[in-house]
Formats: sequence, C-alpha cells, structure tokens
Amino acid sequence: MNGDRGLGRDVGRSVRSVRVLGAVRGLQGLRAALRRRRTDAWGLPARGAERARVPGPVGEAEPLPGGGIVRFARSELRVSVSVGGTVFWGWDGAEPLPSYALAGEPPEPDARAVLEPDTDGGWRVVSERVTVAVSRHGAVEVRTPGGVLLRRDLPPRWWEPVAGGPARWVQRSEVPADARFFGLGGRASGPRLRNGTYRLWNTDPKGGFSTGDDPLYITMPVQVVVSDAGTHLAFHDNSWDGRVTVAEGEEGAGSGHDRPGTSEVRMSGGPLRCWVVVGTPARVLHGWAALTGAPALPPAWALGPQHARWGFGSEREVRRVVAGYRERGLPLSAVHLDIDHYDEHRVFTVDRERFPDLPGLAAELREEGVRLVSIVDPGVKAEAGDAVYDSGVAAGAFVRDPRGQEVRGVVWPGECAYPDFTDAGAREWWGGLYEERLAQGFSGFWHDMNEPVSFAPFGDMTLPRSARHALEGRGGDHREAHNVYGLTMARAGYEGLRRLRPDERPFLFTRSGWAGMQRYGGTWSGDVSTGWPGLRASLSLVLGLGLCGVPYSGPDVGGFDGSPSPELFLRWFQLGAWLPLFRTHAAIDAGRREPWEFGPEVLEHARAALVERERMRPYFVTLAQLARLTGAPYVRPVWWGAPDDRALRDCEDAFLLGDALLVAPVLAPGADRRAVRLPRGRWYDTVTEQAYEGPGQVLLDAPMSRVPVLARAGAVVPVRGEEDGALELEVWAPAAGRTGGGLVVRDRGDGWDAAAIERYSTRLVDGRVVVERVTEGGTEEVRGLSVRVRGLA
Ligand code: NBV
Repeated sequence: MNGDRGLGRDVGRSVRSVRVLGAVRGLQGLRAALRRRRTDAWGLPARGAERARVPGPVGEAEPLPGGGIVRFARSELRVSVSVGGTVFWGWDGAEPLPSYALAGEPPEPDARAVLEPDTDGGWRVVSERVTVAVSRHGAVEVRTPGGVLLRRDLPPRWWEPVAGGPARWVQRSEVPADARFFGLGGRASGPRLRNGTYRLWNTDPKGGFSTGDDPLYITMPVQVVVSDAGTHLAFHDNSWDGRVTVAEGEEGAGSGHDRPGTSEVRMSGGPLRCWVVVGTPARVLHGWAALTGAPALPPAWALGPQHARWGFGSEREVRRVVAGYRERGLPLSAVHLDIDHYDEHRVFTVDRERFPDLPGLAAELREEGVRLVSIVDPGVKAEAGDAVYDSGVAAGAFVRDPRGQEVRGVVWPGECAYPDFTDAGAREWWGGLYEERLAQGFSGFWHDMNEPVSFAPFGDMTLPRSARHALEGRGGDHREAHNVYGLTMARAGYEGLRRLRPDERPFLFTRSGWAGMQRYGGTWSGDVSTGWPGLRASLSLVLGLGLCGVPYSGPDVGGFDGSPSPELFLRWFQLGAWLPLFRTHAAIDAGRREPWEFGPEVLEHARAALVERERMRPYFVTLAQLARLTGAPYVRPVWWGAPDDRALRDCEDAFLLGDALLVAPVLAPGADRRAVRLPRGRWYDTVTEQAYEGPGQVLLDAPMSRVPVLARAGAVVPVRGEEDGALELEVWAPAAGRTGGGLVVRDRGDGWDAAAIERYSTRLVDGRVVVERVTEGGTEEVRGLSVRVRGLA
C-alpha cells in the first residue's frame, strides 16, 4: 500500500514537472524555430535557375577490373561487379567511398568479369552470379545468369543549379510485374510497401505513431524486391533528403503485356550511386552484411525480458517493480531508466534526490540477475558551468551554423547544443562520457531523440539544414548529415564503450539510424501508439528493419501512450516474447505496463509467454550469433525460404523465427482462432503437436493463453531444459522420406570468445527419429546433451 502511495507521488510529481516544462519549452521552441528559419534563410540561398541533364548517347568505354567506365555525351558511368556478385554503379565520378553505410573497403572487383560490347550498341559485364547491361542511353539492367531481368534502372536525370551547388536527381527503375517491395528502413505500414511515396528523412513523428504515419525515425534508401525471377536488394548510397515512390506492376493475364513495377528515387542532392545484391533472400542479406557490416552481437542478457518506464521517478519505484516480478516468479533481465532519472533532464547526470545511490541499486539488481540500462539523449544543456557542455565546448564538439555560431535547439533540458557526431574528435569525446554511466552501474544504453530533435511548433523539428558538419573532414551541412546523425552517435557510443570496457560486448540500441547502423547495435519501435494498428505496426517495423540488415529490434510492448485493454496488452506481450528485443515501455502519463496490472488471467498467460521466452533463450542466442555470421535476421518474412510462393509474399501477419519456427501472432481483437499461411513442407503446432502440410492456409486455435507457433518438421531447436535449465535439443520429427537439421551456437554470455557452430542432422529410420552431430568427417552420436523428440505420431 505504502509503496503504491509513494509511486503515485513520484509519478504525479514527474508528470506535473513535465507539464510545467512543456509550457517553457513551448516558448523556447518557438524562438528556436524562428532562429532556425533565419539561419537557413541566410545560410542556404534559394536554388535559382536549374539546368536539366541526361547522360546522352553512349561513346567509348574503358575496361577496369570487374567492369569499367562507360562514357556518354554528358555523363559517365562506372560499373563494377565484385567477387561475390555484388554490383556497384555510380554516375559522374561517384565511387563507393566515402560512405557512412559501408563497413570498410568496398568488396574486391571480380577480375574475371570484363566489360564487353553488347549487341545493341551498349556494353555489358557478365559474371558468374549476375549480368549487368548498360544501354546506349544509360539504362542499367541487372539480370540473372540465366538472362532473366531483375531490375532496369532507366537513364537518370539531374537538375543542376546554374549558380552552382548540389544537383537534384531522379532515377526511375523497373522491376518484374509480379514483384513486391520491402524495406526503406522502419516503416509502420508494411512490411510490404504499398504503392505510394516514402520520404527519406529521419523524423520524430511527434508523439505516438500508427500505421498511417510516415516517415519515422529510421529511413534508408534500401529496397528489397522479391519476384518470381529472384530477390534483390538495391541501395542508393546517399544520405540526403529524398523520396521513393513505389508502384507494383500488373501482369497482362496471358496477353503478354505486363506493366512492370516501378520505383522512382528522387534525391535533393548527393551522389547517384547504387549497390545491387542478388540471390536468394539469405544470400542477399549475407551480401548486404558483407558490404555494410556484421550486426553487433547483443550480450546474452539483452535477449531476456526487459522492463522500461518513463517516470519510474525514484529508486524506490524501481525496486517495487523489480520485486513485483520477483515475487510473482516472473523472469526479468533488465530495467531501463528514462530521462526522469537525470538531474533536470541533463544527459550524463543523476537526480541524486530521487536516485541517491544508483551504483548501489545497480549492484543489488545485478545480484538477482537484473541489469540497468540508461537512456542517452544527444542534446547537451547549453549552459556554462554544465560539466558536459563545458567539456564539449573545449573539444570543439558542437554543431555550428554557417557564421560559426553554436546551433541551439530545444529538448528536455531546455536550450541545447548538439554534438557533431560526423566528427571523429567529437565522437571520441562523447564516447568517453559513457564512463560516468558505467560508474553509475549501467550495463546498456538506449539512444533517444537522435533524429536529431529540436522541439518546434512549426517546420521541421530538427537542426537548420544549413548547420555545418565535419562529415569526416569533407565538410558539409545538415542536409547531408541529418540522416546519419543517429548512426554516427551510435558509432560514438559503441566505440567509446569498446574502449572503456574492452572485454564486454556493448549493448546499445538507437531510435534513429541509417544503413549500416547494425554494426553498433539495434533499435526499437519508438513511440508506437497504443491500439491494434500499433500492434500491427510493431511487427511491420521489425520485419522491414530486418530486411535492411538491422536484426535486433522490438516494440514498446503495450504501446507507448494511453492504456491498452487487457486483451491488447496480452497480445502485444505474446508477440514481443518472440521478437529479439522484448521490452515493455510506456510514456510518463500512460497507464501501467506490469503484467500483473491487467488481472489474474492476463498475468497467467503473460507468465506462460515469459517462461516460453526463457526456455527459448538458447535459440535466441543462436539466432543472434547467426545474424552476426550470416546477416540473416532472427525475424524473417514467411517468404524467406520460398520467395517464389506469391501468396507468402503478401502475408504480413506472421513471421519465421530463424529456420525452425513460424510465429502467427494475434493482431486483432476478439480472436480465438486465426488463419495461418504455411510455406511448403510439414509444420507442427508446437503445443498440440498436430502436423499440417504446406503450402496452404490452415485455421489454428489462438486462445487467450497463446498465439500459434509452428515448428518445421525435421528442425532442431536449442532450448533450456525445463528441469535443470541445461541446454537441450528439441527435435521435430522429419516427415517420412525427408531429412532435417539445425544449428546451435552456445554463447559464453557477453565476452568476445569466438563461438563455435554445432551442426545437427535429423532423419526418420523405421519410424524412429535419428539425431546426429555433423562433423567434418561425417556424423557422430550426440553426446552430453539431452534430446527431446516431438511430433512423432
Ligand atoms: O525520454 C522520454 C521518451 C521515451 O520514453 C521514448 O521511448 C522515446 O521514444 N522520449 C521518446 C522522449 C519524449 C517523447 C514524447
């Protein structure tokens, strides 16, 4: 009782102070918005007259390893095919580097692939995995080795300001009539991208968002295109503001006149260069990870259940919530502290009155296996005497306007300065600041507000577009740096943590980001609105981001604002339990999110979801390791293994978790059954063990106690044994005449020890399931592990 009264007081006080703050921020925000407008009016002169340009007719070509340069009357095109079959093309001197997306040097060109004249007067490069043809007017076609067209990029068009400055450009592309588009970063309305225009400008949607809101915090010029002809990923490596319009094609129903699908990329500046990766979905994501970097491996504890709250308000309340989990026997891996634990919302500080002994609290929680995670905002209170601000000024770390004045915006602490994370020196300074967080006992970091946000009653809620950035010494402005702000902040945090704690894997996730962000960590949904559409958007985001190479993410379970009904909360919880980041979170004035706050029935079913998540931990650990090694996301669209199954391409309400499981969450109210579309092969309901044959659609029970989860026949799933918690292999019987198998990677927790992949095979012999360990020389008996066979009728 006492605890609850205390809680009411803490939260009430926090909500009130945020409201008062709101009014002050309102005025400051208005001033900042006016200032931003003035800065841009001065710093970004109007574009004036423009001249349009197209490449013109083809001329000579110069062969180079893997391709060459094709010259046109008014442009030139560089084409290169790499050893792995990845294609690069760039216009007018655009090279692969510099790039914020690439992990390092671009892949080696395939010396066997040579530029040769094509029959129609153009040029082509033929390689083992892909053929690239350049037409006489500058269209670029990517074909399979069998000659089937995957993508045709039509000749681009530029608009160059007569007075000089960045050229705008447009690139229209055609894809097969049956193709579906995915990706473009985190989109709420997918995962299949509907016909329409999607902006490439990382944006805080201001409060809760839902399926209709676009763009959101993470945009990327990355499209994954799936058609009968094959799967490919196209990446326009350009961080400027832009728009992508996609339109699905239409097949001519036997008339032979297909209307191709189209994508039109319009950018407001920056290079015109593109990477295309072709192959199966697995190959494409592997190629993408090879190009942009392996996903960071979360420490094992970050794969457990986590609880966040804006407005814990005090150490006492944190203890109360953790005790709530403990007393009910609910597993909990981490608690996340939001901005209310800061002193006056200032980053890298602690409100000592409400959180007098954070290191003590952290140590106490650690004893019971619960880690503390801290929010980190980029805006630094611009006030002389503030230690973080003073050190940033001394390091020359803050963004300036074209006149050399520090750019000021308004965020939670009031007027703020913004570190320029595109500057190596600023990154180093910022990375060092995490030492304070580590000393407070935090084990993980949650980057927020890094689109970056500056509150404003009108216009774009971000920095002036004319704000200057180092861009690794090249120099430029916010038009180019905006979309990589979150990415470079993640880099600063990640590299700082690696320096400060070299023996531990950093745990970091960031609201905003861009292509390549997976190198430093994961992300989460941001402020997804409480409601059934928000639940759907949660899945769309995780699937879309996974296809863009970011495998670790998850929603605010229960939604960010308001109060979910018990049913909605439970369905969200049941979905979250199967996603990489499994975290409840809510706004300061939202309703409760503890699983016991929704009545005994919800508590019982939430407990079942938590227990199952814990049982599946070894599988999540394996998936995290495989994501790092292969680029394959844990959460995959159901077409992953069968992109030629058109019905699967349109299925958006279920997903594959690794190779073994198919999860069919309940995304609508009042359901006790749901239709599930199965890929080919046999699938078992993991609770009833009943077998179903795919491809096709089945109707499965989805009572409040669970959502349907199916296991692929023959699969090997590493799980925690129910009795002793030791690793156990759960094996699902292969169908007669079929074999199966699975991979297991054991993890030592959160260090850097190289993990070994264990490979297992399964087959059916005389109605008995035989499981073996695959070795270099053949197979051997499984030793030291218990095996549990399921699904045998
Ligand atoms: O730091 C407060 C919130 C946070 O709880 C949320 O997860 C972020 O997405 N933050 C946004 C800032 C305020 C949002 C209204």
